[in-house]
Amino acid sequence: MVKVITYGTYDLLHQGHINLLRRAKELGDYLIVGVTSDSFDRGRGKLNVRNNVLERVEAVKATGYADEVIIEDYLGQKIDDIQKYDVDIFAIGSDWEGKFDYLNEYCKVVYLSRTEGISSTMLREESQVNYRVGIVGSGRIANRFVPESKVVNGAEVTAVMNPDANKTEAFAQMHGLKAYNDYDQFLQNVDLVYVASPHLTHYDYVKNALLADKHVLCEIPFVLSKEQALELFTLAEERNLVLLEASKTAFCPAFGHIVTLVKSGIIGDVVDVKASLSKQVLPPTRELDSTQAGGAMNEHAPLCLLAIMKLLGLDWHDMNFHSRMENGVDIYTKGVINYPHATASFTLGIGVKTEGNLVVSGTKGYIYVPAPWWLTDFFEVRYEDQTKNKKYFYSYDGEGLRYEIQEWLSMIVNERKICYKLRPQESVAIAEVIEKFKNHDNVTEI
Ligand code: C2G
Repeated sequence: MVKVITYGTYDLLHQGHINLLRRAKELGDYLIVGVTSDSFDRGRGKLNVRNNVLERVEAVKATGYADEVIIEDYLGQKIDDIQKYDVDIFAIGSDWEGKFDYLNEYCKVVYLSRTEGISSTMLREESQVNYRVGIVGSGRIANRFVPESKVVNGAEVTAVMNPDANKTEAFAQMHGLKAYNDYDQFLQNVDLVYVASPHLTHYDYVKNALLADKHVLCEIPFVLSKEQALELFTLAEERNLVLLEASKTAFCPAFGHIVTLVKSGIIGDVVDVKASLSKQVLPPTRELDSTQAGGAMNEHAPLCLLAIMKLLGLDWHDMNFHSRMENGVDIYTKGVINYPHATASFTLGIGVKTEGNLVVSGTKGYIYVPAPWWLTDFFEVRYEDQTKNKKYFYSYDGEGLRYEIQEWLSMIVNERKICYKLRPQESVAIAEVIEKFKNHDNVTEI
């Protein structure tokens, strides 16, 4: 029996895929089709795949050509599969000509001519609404957003808004955008709004964008009070709009896997979460300005709180903070949040430097994520018996903003109002902790 194997994503399955599968099957007696997992595709930079792995597997099965469907989940798997399944022929489309010659060592490699004039990319583009994204604010993060948005299909940044005409003009010129100084005019000319303005302006910009029926992605810290956060999420829900907090770590591949590993019990019951983040800054800068809601807490708490909320939930029973203050802002804050059966702490610095790692301790073992944990691309699960330790590696492409942009667009396109990676109630809880600190609730100066 001649066994053939072929691989692909098979997104929006089309005639090109069907022809390829038919020809591959004709090469032998038994066809194995490897369908890429969602995380494998994300890892190799394919961020725009529309169908999830289950839908893609079903589509391949429905062609009737596959005798067996397997999932491709890691680089190098092809060599393993060929040997494991005793494969005679590896077949792939001619767009990969030469790229898989290294498999000749294990079996025969056949490049089958590709069907011209059709591709998943083409189909995605044809059915794609190209949303006009407007950026509010023209600072550091806004600058990073523009190139990151280019790797995600379905949206194009077309406008920038900042009440300061000089800043807007310079930003617009640099990125080829239309500049606005008037928010209402800006809202009339965009479909989606990314709020990356100073902290204290988030609430008004988000609210007005929602009232103008725009989907919103808002930078961290989303807002600085529970009430405002609740109000905005309620408004979004009433108007059937997507509102997402741009907490980039929440959407990056490695962090998501930490959460699912922990929830599946790999380290037993979680007893402690420690997250730290420090970035020293020098004056003059808004981070050190009390009138602009500066301070370590407003600046860095959202990411550390994200880790704590995702891993321990929202049912804490008390919390306290220890801060070193300078000119009205906390240059260092340590916070402790106690849960009925666990405790969590975070250390944040803008005028103090500390190790920025994440440690999740459990009854069976712990997860160690080295600094900078919020840009996670690697972590290790460790046990008393070190032979059981396991390291996990991931990609974290570019500045990482592409993951949140992709999630936001996918929510809009698929009319999904809630994202499990960062739920509204989690954003509300983060705002609540920030508010408690602002209200000097259990804050001790050191
Ligand atoms: N294909 C084709 N004609 C097209 C489009 C695609 O023959 N018009 C073929 C591709 O050459 C490939 C298969 O269909 O053999 C699946 O294509 P994709 O879904 O685009 O998957 P791809 O990214 O090529 O993944 O490990 C994954 C593999 O390396 C290939």
